[in-house]
Amino acid sequence: MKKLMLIGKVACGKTTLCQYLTNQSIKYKKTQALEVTGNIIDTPGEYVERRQFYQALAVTSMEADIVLLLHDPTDMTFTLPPGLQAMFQRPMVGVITKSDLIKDESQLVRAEKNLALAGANPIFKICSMNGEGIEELIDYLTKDTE
Ligand SMILES: Nc1nc2c(ncn2[C@@H]2O[C@H](COP(=O)(O)OP(=O)(O)O)[C@@H](O)[C@H]2O)c(=O)[nH]1
Ligand SMILES: [Mg+2]
Repeated sequence: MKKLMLIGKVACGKTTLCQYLTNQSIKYKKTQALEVTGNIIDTPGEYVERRQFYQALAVTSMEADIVLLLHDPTDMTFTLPPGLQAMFQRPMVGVITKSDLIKDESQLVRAEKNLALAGANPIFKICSMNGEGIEELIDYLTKDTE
Protein backbone atom coordinates (compact mmCIF):
# COMPACT_ATOMS: atom_id res chain seq x y z
CA MET A 1 0.00 0.00 0.00
CA LYS A 2 1.11 3.55 -0.66
CA LYS A 3 2.35 5.82 2.11
CA LEU A 4 -0.60 7.81 3.44
CA MET A 5 -1.13 10.98 5.42
CA LEU A 6 -4.54 11.13 7.13
CA ILE A 7 -6.02 14.58 7.70
CA GLY A 8 -9.41 15.85 8.83
CA LYS A 9 -11.21 17.55 11.69
CA VAL A 10 -10.97 16.35 15.30
CA ALA A 11 -13.02 13.14 15.79
CA CYS A 12 -13.74 12.55 12.08
CA GLY A 13 -12.25 9.03 12.39
CA LYS A 14 -8.59 9.30 11.35
CA THR A 15 -7.03 7.29 14.18
CA THR A 16 -9.74 4.63 14.02
CA LEU A 17 -9.15 4.13 10.28
CA CYS A 18 -5.40 4.02 10.93
CA GLN A 19 -5.96 1.32 13.58
CA TYR A 20 -8.20 -0.60 11.17
CA LEU A 21 -5.69 -0.44 8.30
CA THR A 22 -2.77 -1.49 10.50
CA ASN A 23 -4.71 -4.32 12.19
CA GLN A 24 -4.59 -2.78 15.64
CA SER A 25 -7.47 -3.13 18.09
CA ILE A 26 -9.90 -0.23 17.78
CA LYS A 27 -9.70 1.94 20.85
CA TYR A 28 -10.12 5.65 21.36
CA LYS A 29 -6.91 7.61 21.71
CA LYS A 30 -6.58 11.36 21.25
CA THR A 31 -3.93 12.23 18.68
CA GLN A 32 -1.77 15.01 20.13
CA ALA A 33 0.99 15.11 17.53
CA LEU A 34 1.99 13.63 14.19
CA GLU A 35 2.12 9.86 14.65
CA VAL A 36 3.59 7.35 12.22
CA THR A 37 2.33 3.75 12.23
CA GLY A 38 3.78 1.60 9.47
CA ASN A 39 3.05 3.44 6.21
CA ILE A 40 0.46 5.80 7.72
CA ILE A 41 1.02 9.30 9.10
CA ASP A 42 -1.84 10.23 11.46
CA THR A 43 -2.32 13.92 12.25
CA PRO A 44 -4.17 15.84 14.96
CA GLY A 45 -7.48 17.35 13.77
CA GLU A 46 -6.36 20.78 14.89
CA TYR A 47 -3.94 20.81 11.94
CA VAL A 48 -6.73 21.12 9.39
CA GLU A 49 -8.97 23.25 11.60
CA ARG A 50 -6.38 25.97 12.20
CA ARG A 51 -4.62 27.81 9.45
CA GLN A 52 -1.40 28.28 11.44
CA PHE A 53 -0.77 24.52 11.19
CA TYR A 54 -1.13 24.33 7.39
CA GLN A 55 2.59 24.67 6.80
CA ALA A 56 3.24 21.64 9.03
CA LEU A 57 0.73 19.63 7.02
CA ALA A 58 2.23 20.74 3.71
CA VAL A 59 5.75 19.80 4.79
CA THR A 60 4.68 16.47 6.28
CA SER A 61 2.74 15.54 3.14
CA MET A 62 6.06 15.35 1.28
CA GLU A 63 6.72 12.13 3.24
CA ALA A 64 3.52 10.56 1.87
CA ASP A 65 2.38 9.39 -1.58
CA ILE A 66 -1.25 10.31 -1.04
CA VAL A 67 -3.13 12.62 1.31
CA LEU A 68 -6.36 11.12 2.65
CA LEU A 69 -8.88 13.79 3.67
CA LEU A 70 -11.47 12.32 6.04
CA HIS A 71 -14.85 13.87 6.74
CA ASP A 72 -17.57 12.90 9.22
CA PRO A 73 -20.94 13.20 7.38
CA THR A 74 -22.88 13.62 10.64
CA ASP A 75 -21.03 16.89 11.29
CA MET A 76 -23.37 19.38 9.63
CA THR A 77 -21.53 22.49 10.81
CA PHE A 78 -17.92 22.06 9.74
CA THR A 79 -16.93 23.14 6.23
CA LEU A 80 -13.62 21.95 4.83
CA PRO A 81 -11.38 24.67 3.41
CA PRO A 82 -12.16 24.98 -0.33
CA GLY A 83 -9.10 24.30 -2.48
CA LEU A 84 -7.22 22.62 0.37
CA GLN A 85 -5.55 20.20 -2.06
CA ALA A 86 -3.60 23.05 -3.68
CA MET A 87 -1.22 23.24 -0.71
CA PHE A 88 -0.09 19.64 -1.25
CA GLN A 89 2.16 18.42 -4.01
CA ARG A 90 0.33 15.11 -3.66
CA PRO A 91 -3.00 13.72 -4.85
CA MET A 92 -5.76 14.00 -2.26
CA VAL A 93 -8.35 11.26 -1.86
CA GLY A 94 -11.61 11.96 0.00
CA VAL A 95 -13.04 9.60 2.61
CA ILE A 96 -16.53 9.93 4.05
CA THR A 97 -16.28 8.18 7.43
CA LYS A 98 -18.87 6.69 9.81
CA SER A 99 -21.21 5.49 7.05
CA ASP A 100 -23.04 3.49 9.75
CA LEU A 101 -24.25 6.76 11.29
CA ILE A 102 -25.64 8.39 8.12
CA LYS A 103 -29.34 9.03 8.72
CA ASP A 104 -30.38 10.78 5.55
CA GLU A 105 -29.20 11.52 2.05
CA SER A 106 -28.57 15.21 2.77
CA GLN A 107 -25.68 14.29 5.09
CA LEU A 108 -24.05 12.30 2.32
CA VAL A 109 -24.62 15.00 -0.30
CA ARG A 110 -23.14 17.67 2.00
CA ALA A 111 -20.09 15.54 2.78
CA GLU A 112 -19.46 14.80 -0.91
CA LYS A 113 -19.77 18.48 -1.78
CA ASN A 114 -17.39 19.52 1.03
CA LEU A 115 -14.77 16.99 -0.03
CA ALA A 116 -15.07 17.82 -3.74
CA LEU A 117 -14.72 21.57 -3.05
CA ALA A 118 -11.61 20.86 -0.97
CA GLY A 119 -10.20 19.15 -4.06
CA ALA A 120 -10.55 15.49 -3.06
CA ASN A 121 -10.82 12.98 -5.91
CA PRO A 122 -11.95 10.23 -5.91
CA ILE A 123 -14.21 10.01 -2.86
CA PHE A 124 -14.84 6.82 -0.87
CA LYS A 125 -17.41 6.05 1.82
CA ILE A 126 -16.35 3.83 4.69
CA CYS A 127 -17.16 2.58 8.17
CA SER A 128 -14.23 1.62 10.42
CA MET A 129 -16.60 -0.22 12.77
CA ASN A 130 -18.09 -2.77 10.32
CA GLY A 131 -15.49 -2.42 7.55
CA GLU A 132 -17.95 -1.18 4.89
CA GLY A 133 -16.16 0.31 1.88
CA ILE A 134 -12.66 -0.26 3.24
CA GLU A 135 -11.81 -3.01 0.77
CA GLU A 136 -12.50 -0.64 -2.15
CA LEU A 137 -10.35 2.04 -0.49
CA ILE A 138 -7.46 -0.39 0.07
CA ASP A 139 -7.75 -1.62 -3.53
CA TYR A 140 -7.41 1.95 -4.77
CA LEU A 141 -4.47 2.67 -2.46
CA THR A 142 -2.56 -0.44 -3.51
CA LYS A 143 -2.94 0.14 -7.24
CA ASP A 144 0.37 0.88 -8.99
CA THR A 145 -0.85 3.67 -11.18
CA GLU A 146 -3.46 6.31 -11.01
N1 LIG B 1 -20.01 4.74 14.54
C1 LIG B 1 -18.76 4.98 14.13
N2 LIG B 1 -17.92 5.63 14.95
C2 LIG B 1 -16.66 5.87 14.51
C3 LIG B 1 -16.21 5.44 13.22
N3 LIG B 1 -14.92 5.83 13.09
C4 LIG B 1 -14.58 6.46 14.23
N4 LIG B 1 -15.63 6.48 15.11
C5 LIG B 1 -15.65 7.07 16.47
O1 LIG B 1 -15.43 8.48 16.37
C6 LIG B 1 -14.65 8.94 17.49
C7 LIG B 1 -13.43 9.71 16.99
O2 LIG B 1 -12.61 8.81 16.24
P1 LIG B 1 -11.05 9.04 16.04
O3 LIG B 1 -10.61 7.99 15.10
O4 LIG B 1 -10.35 9.14 17.34
O5 LIG B 1 -11.05 10.47 15.33
P2 LIG B 1 -9.79 11.40 14.96
O6 LIG B 1 -9.82 12.55 15.91
O7 LIG B 1 -10.07 11.84 13.56
O8 LIG B 1 -8.55 10.59 15.06
C8 LIG B 1 -14.30 7.69 18.29
O9 LIG B 1 -15.20 7.61 19.38
C9 LIG B 1 -14.50 6.56 17.32
O10 LIG B 1 -14.85 5.36 17.98
C10 LIG B 1 -17.14 4.74 12.38
O11 LIG B 1 -16.87 4.33 11.24
N5 LIG B 1 -18.40 4.55 12.88
MG1 LIG C 1 -6.79 11.00 16.08
